[in-house]
Amino acid sequence: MSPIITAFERSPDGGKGLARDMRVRWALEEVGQPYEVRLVSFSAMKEPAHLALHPFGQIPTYEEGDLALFETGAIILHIAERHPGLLPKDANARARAIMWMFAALNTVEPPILDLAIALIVERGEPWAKDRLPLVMDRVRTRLSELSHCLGDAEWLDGAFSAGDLMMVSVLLRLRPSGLLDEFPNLAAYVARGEARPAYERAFAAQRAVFTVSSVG
Ligand code: GTB
Repeated sequence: MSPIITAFERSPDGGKGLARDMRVRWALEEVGQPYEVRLVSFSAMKEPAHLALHPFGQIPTYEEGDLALFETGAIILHIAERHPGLLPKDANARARAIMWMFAALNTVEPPILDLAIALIVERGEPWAKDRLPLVMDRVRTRLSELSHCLGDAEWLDGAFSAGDLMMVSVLLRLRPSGLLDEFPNLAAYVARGEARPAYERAFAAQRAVFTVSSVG
């Protein structure tokens, strides 16, 4: 039985692949696991049926038999542990790949989310113009550290892993800000992720949802 994931019925990004179902789709495509998608509206996400799956009323969720998961970190780790392709066999390399997943979610993503909030939610506030440069600098600091770590390598630790999948997914959110282009090795790293056939299939699938919902 194929797992079922949830995604926005109508993603606010207009199908640019920035909503977090994209990273789950990408992981499933990388390991060759077919999946089904249940689309949910913003109001349905806050109703009891969805809240039973996701206590915070968000997407994505992941259902497989009697297992139900929320949180993209947990979902991708589950996929990576169940299927070959996203975690190395060597125990130490595996632990380091998981470390990079956590680094993406806990260390790199928070300032990026703060920037998204500053640009979208806080834009009209009288103090927004003063705060924005500080928020951007916090992102720059993380990018500079990550850029140093990556150096000229193709991926963060040897072969492509769930750590790279998560890191590229997190960095993609920065594209509209132009900050990524200040670090050419990171921009190239993200482009390598996007060029993977599994990423392209996942992107096309989420994009198709938006195209259909805009026409209908
Ligand atoms: N920590 C959770 C995880 O990683 O799974 C966070 C899940 C989450 O933030 N889900 C968002 C959601 O359901 C969608 S992805 N939001 C609705 C709500 O909270 O009521 C975040 C997102 C949304 C929109 C864009 N965009 O338009 O560019 C990008 C990312």
